[in-house]
Amino acid sequence: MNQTSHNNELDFNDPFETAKKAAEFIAERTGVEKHDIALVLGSGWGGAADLLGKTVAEIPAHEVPGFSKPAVEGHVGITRSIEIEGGKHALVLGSRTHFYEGRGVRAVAHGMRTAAATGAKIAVLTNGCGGLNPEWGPGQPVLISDHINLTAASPLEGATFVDLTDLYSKRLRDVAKNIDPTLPEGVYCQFRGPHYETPAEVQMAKILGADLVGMSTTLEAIAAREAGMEVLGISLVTNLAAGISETALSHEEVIEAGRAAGPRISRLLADIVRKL
Ligand code: 8IG
Repeated sequence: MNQTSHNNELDFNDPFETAKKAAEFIAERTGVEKHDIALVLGSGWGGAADLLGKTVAEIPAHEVPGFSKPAVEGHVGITRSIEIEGGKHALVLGSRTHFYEGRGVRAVAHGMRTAAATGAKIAVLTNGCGGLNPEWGPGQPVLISDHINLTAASPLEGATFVDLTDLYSKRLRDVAKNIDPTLPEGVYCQFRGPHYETPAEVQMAKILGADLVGMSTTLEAIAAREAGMEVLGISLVTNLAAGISETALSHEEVIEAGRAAGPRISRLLADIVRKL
């Protein structure tokens, strides 16, 4: 199977037009004219969708214009429209394109641009990541307070000078801390991946001010801000970053940590989203 094949030949000649088409498709298929909050559920966070409220509609993610077929066969992402208690509508994006997939920054940013075009004013970005603080064991959720983008890329093109002061909204972080006052905050550093860091790179990130290392989120957060959304970022530490612990990283360890922490962090996220 061609892993990068699209469901449709719509490409990103005009990324905002493609996002508008995607939003119209979502409105039509869900019957929901306007969504309020968009969520991307990263490693470990998937269980939250079931706890947010009443699922109004489900769409195979790759059927939405501009989103690609899943890279792993049999692993179909589902984009869901959920009515939250209180009447707000959440859009859970069922596919995240990582920069390391090589489809370019327009594909990475498409989810956020689509979310904004559906009306969403808040983007909740979650991920699984490596932790630099040895006190944060696997399973620790951390609020993202700021980021360091080491991808050498931007989702923005042209003279688009977007202010990123308070990119990760203080207001939204405070809402989260009201739900769980023990939630720590940290600076998230995005590497290009898909390899994990060397121990020397982890030390470099630490010197630069990072607390968390991962392969997603920063480009999406920038795209979300450009599109006018307020951003809440939450990481799940699934492993200590390379060289921080004695043992080597394994994908199995990452999956297992996400699985073990899943129910707890999903409940936490659902509780936070209800208050946004
Ligand atoms: I899960 O240790 C997960 N994703 N870059 N480093 C990077 N990405 C990650 C890691 C990690 N763990």
